[in-house]
Amino acid sequence: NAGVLAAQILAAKYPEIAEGLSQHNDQMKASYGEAPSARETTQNALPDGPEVVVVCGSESDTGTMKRTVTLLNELDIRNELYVTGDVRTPERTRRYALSLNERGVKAVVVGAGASAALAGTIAAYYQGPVISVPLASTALAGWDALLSTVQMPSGVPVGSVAVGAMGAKNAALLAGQILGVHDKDAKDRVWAHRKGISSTLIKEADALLDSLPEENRGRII
Ligand code: RP5
Repeated sequence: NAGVLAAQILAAKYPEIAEGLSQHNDQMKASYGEAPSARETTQNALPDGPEVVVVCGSESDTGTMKRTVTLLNELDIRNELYVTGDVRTPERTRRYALSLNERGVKAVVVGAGASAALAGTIAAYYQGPVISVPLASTALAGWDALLSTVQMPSGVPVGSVAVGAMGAKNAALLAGQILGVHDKDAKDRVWAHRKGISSTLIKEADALLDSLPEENRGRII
């Protein structure tokens, strides 16, 4: 699945990889007795359409997943948020996931809790990379969502990040890095954000060291 995910990321830049991926998907479907998909392409994005979409399994997921949206906005990455469930509204989910191919969306972030199969369902129809953020929505505190989203059967990858808020933020950065494969400006904006995180840590560490007696200050010799 890691190999297919890497190919999905590169497919937006290299048409020959997109073609190879389509053939791989068709072979997999044929082995299970299903017809090949129509050839969609994620290369021809609508000019003002979203580059990344954030899908939530329930309205109750949006509190956490707005962190992804906020960071995507800070990174100047066009995005939209949508709510649909894989078991509560399966047809709405299927239609939305298929539409993402036609709209040229470059990556999808999915936040869901409980038995979080939503990311896998999106990945069944959407041809680009899918990032899953498992959410802590039940008494199992996210273990249920983590285990159900991370154990995808081979052939249909979903990349999973950490449970909850930390994962929601990292999903935005990872989606930005995926865009960065073919968009140098996006890559630079994500890197600038990372540098900001580093300089914040250094400032906070320096302030802490300054508050300690000289002999207790850690140093590189
Ligand atoms: C999942 O069930 C959703 O992703 C959500 O995390 C969880 C609980 O949903 P609600 O009962 O709060 O709508 O489908």
